[in-house]
Amino acid sequence: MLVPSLLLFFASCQNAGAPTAPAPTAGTGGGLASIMAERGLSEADVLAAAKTYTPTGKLDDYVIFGSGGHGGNIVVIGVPSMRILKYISVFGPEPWQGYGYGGLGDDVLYEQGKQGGKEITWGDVHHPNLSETGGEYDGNFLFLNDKANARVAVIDLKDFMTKQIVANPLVMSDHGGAFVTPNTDYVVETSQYAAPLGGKFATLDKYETEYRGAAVFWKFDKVKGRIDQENSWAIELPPYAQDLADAGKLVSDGYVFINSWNSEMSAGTEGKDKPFTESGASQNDMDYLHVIDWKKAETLVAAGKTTTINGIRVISLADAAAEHVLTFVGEPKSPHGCDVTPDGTAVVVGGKLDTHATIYDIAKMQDLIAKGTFTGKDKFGVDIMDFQASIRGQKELGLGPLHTVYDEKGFAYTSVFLDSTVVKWNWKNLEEPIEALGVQYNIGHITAAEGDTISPDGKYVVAMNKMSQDRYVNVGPLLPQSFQLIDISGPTMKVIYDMPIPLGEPHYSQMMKADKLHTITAYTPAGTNPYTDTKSEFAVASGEEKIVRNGKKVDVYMSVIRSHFTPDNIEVNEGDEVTLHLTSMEQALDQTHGFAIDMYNVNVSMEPGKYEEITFVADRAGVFPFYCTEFCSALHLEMMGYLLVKPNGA
Ligand code: CUK
Ligand code: CUA
Repeated sequence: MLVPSLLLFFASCQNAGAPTAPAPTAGTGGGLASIMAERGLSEADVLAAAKTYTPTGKLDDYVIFGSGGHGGNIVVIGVPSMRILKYISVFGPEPWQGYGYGGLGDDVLYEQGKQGGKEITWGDVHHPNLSETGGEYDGNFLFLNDKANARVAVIDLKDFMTKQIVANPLVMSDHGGAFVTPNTDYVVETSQYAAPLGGKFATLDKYETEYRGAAVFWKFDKVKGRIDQENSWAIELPPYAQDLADAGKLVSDGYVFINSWNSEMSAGTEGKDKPFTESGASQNDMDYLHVIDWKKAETLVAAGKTTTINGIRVISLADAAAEHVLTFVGEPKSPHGCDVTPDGTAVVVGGKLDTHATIYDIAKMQDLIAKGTFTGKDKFGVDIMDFQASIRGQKELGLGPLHTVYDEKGFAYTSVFLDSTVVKWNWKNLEEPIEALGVQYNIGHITAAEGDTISPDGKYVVAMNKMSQDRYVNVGPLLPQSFQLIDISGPTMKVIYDMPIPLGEPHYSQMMKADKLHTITAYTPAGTNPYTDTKSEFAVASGEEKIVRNGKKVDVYMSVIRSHFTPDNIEVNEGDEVTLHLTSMEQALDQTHGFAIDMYNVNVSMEPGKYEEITFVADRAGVFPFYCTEFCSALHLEMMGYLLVKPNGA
């Protein structure tokens, strides 16, 4: 009821000749007219505030899962308030969530996350994707890719925790990921910068013969909630810098589309007299949209037509081309973005150096493939479809169209990077004029409410802008990026909120209805290991806490409850291997404790009912307080104890 009352208020202010009407009281404690005058607010500003302000106790309608860029994490944001609800740490350690500081999450972050045996503690995350059932977000899982280190993570939305990291054994860099097929049978991860597959070495003059890309189809086990690496497989691709990918849906279910941008196979200067990749890869007028028939690929995998590289089955480029698992169609000028329409009939591709979005008609392409009508082959024997015969049309949108999202009314919203605009256009009727809205500045991705499903909601899109000069108080030369919430419910688009993103550069996000979440409030029963979803055999019941010594190995079975640890004092010898088995006895909402050991780089989060396990060698002698790191009660400071490490020879 806030909007009508504000409008009434506003109307009366105008009648009174606002904003110069006399204020009932001075300062921002006064009436609306005086506040507007004092803060220089327009009617549009007040309406925007009314559309986004979320009074205390009220919840947001939508939740954004946004890429945290090189923060390696996910930013969870409520819409329309644009309040940050959570960061989910994924590829980097984070102490509040106790991720990477001695607890069970260390296995995910440091062991599963290893690439080629090397520990990696950051990620450059680009495309979060929600799990889907029947082409709709189901609120169960979130997947995320790490461009820098070619990894994919699985986040469980039951507790917003990263449960698995899968290191791609084939490619050295990814980008087109982590995209899901409409029933989350596969999480798709495709390469970006080509390299010899499997981490091998080859000099750059062998770029064409030895360097390759790949599309990896990670099989997702929906019951276990984990990627099943054994049943996953890949397709070898030419070294064309595959870019964005999207899965077909409804009539095009069974296909994956990937845009690409280096058909020139430029490998930079190669240390010699060649152009930088920036111009070397921009010579051709056309690159290749990759059309992948993954259901056919599945039959090749089942028939054993694969070779195994680094433990993963790979369909060779020659077989993929011969069997039409892979076909190409031209795409103009430094393509970027690859977005299937909600009805699954078309895929829209932008162009960084073009002014058009190209709308490919999937049925036309299926027909060309079925009839064997091609205009030629690329160097690797992949059949190429005729461009004009494959498209529904092209739409002029401005300089540098990138990514496209959709609403429920048949409109598409495309981010236009160089123009810094969001362009609304009718993808079913290309004659209809466009509407362009300026955003600040250099928009990359754009996200829409339920935007990648078969039934988008409309209402909101968010512009994810790379630059924010003049928008926020100057915080030094490293500026935040900027999310702008845009109201698309009316006849014209309006920016209604600016939100700085001060941690890593976001790329993509997805926006889901908040009521699709089915998040738990506690681990039940107490002692549940969040990584197995079962009660740990090492969980301890109240009254059974103990310290068990076996030679130099010490096991501590500790309970955690407001406001004490039992046992609270632990004495070990220098050099002992200590394992702490922690059980939170709490079940009440928000009754979280923490457990940190001073000087030992240990900190875990003890959400209600959680089991945690910390193993370390007591290699520094001395007296080390341990304590609860969450202000959990009036006697929180008293929730502490001592780790006594007796020096050798004492
Ligand atoms: S890319 Cu970032 S703006 Cu990695 Cu999805 Cu287009
Ligand atoms: Cu438990 Cu503070």
